[in-house]
Amino acid sequence: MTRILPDSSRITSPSAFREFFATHGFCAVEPLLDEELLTATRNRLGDILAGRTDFPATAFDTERQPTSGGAEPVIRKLKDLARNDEFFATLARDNRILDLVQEITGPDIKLHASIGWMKPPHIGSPKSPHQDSAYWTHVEPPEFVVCWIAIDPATADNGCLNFLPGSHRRGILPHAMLEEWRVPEENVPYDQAVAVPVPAGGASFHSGKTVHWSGPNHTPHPRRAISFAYMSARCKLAEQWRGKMSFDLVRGRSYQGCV
Ligand SMILES: O=C(O)CCC(=O)C(=O)O
Repeated sequence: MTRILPDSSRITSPSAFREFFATHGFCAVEPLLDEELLTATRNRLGDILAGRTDFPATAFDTERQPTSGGAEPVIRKLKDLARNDEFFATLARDNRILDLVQEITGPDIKLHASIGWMKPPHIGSPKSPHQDSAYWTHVEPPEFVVCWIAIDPATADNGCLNFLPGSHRRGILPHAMLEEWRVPEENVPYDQAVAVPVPAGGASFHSGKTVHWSGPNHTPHPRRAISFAYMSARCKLAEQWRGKMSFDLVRGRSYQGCV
């Protein structure tokens, strides 16, 4: 039975954040977005999904759900939110986020990825256990701090995140291409997991090496979230990727020869 992280474990100070994160590989914090910014974020996502912005169609990731009765594909992911939309480019630079990220990465920070995670009512599918670093081995070292912000309340019923505490200290674990790139089922000790419900506007942070997943959305309400993955501006690109990718500096300075 998965444990549920109690609200009282939500961290409020940067030093407590650093300590909890270093020990467990994730951390839930007090709500990050105030009501006004939460509403603006929700509206902006709505505009993107409704095609009222020039967000590129190639950045919508869709899937067909057996549970949708073979209906139209549903949007599962919005890719590269911050590159494709000015609102999210600004949000990714918000000091409320970066002040915490800096506790882990140090003062020079680049944004590696920004994603909108949609779980539509009833048909929002699970995200299998994985480490983000296992997807992003083009970065050396593949160390990331991911800020995951709930746009709707995330609960155990609608697919909040689950973490394996301490798994960030085990290196990159073997992943296999099954329904997606994931840690195979037999290697996931579900009884050690912690589910982290987050109120709308609240956030959790996790290390790129922390094994995590989210369940299906069984409720009649959407579960929308966004994530920003950060890394130290001192990270480098693996040789075969040099000159082929670049990432935006969001705080501090950049370094010659680094990403
Ligand atoms: O929001 C989700 O359902 C999955 C999020 C996730 O896996 C991530 O942020 O790395």
